[in-house]
Amino acid sequence: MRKNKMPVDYTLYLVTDRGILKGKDLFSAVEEAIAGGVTLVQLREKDISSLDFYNIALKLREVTKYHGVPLIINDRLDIALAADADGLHVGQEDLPVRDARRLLGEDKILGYSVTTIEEAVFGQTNGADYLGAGPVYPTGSKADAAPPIGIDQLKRIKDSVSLPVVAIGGIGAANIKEIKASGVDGVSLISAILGSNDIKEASGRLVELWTK
Ligand code: TZP
Ligand code: MG
Repeated sequence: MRKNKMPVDYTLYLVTDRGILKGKDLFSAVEEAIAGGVTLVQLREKDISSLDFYNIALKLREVTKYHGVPLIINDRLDIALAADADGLHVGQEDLPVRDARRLLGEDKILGYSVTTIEEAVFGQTNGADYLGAGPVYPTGSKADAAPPIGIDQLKRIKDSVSLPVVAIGGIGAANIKEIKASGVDGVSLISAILGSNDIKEASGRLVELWTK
């Protein structure tokens, strides 16, 4: 766990996917999302060279820093460190969470994907700062997504740990209130934000639904 903890606001956590942007520039899309109220950004890239991933991370680092929003890198510890991102997010098939923490240092944010209580407790005892739980609902944004865990399992995960828990998978305006009622700390989304024609407006509406 981080020693020099800067408080992190997990309310509206944007995960990037350039594939859904229909040619729109990633950096302006993220800026629009932040203008709408996104509180945290994760750069998630698949099937890309290390150099391209790194260069995108560097540029996104500038954008998020300018707006005072933390940047998390998906999966790639080397890129998180090289780009001096604020943190790393690892899944069950990535670098083990304990090793990720050891190499990342104590001060960076470390996220860990879970679908079970066992994984949640394991993440908590092995250095994660927050847990990403899901997919809660069916999602079209992750090809190899696990079966949806549902809202009851989300609650059980939240109740099993003291770490912040962020729900992910199939979340949007229609179900964000149900997620909030489960007691988790925030929502993580791709398509409900980046798949929208007006990214700023979509983000703003999600924050409003969450806070009201
Ligand atoms: N991990 C679990 S579900 C998911 C990821 C990266 C995709 C979430 O995307 P969407 O469009 O918000 O369902
Ligand atoms: Mg992963």
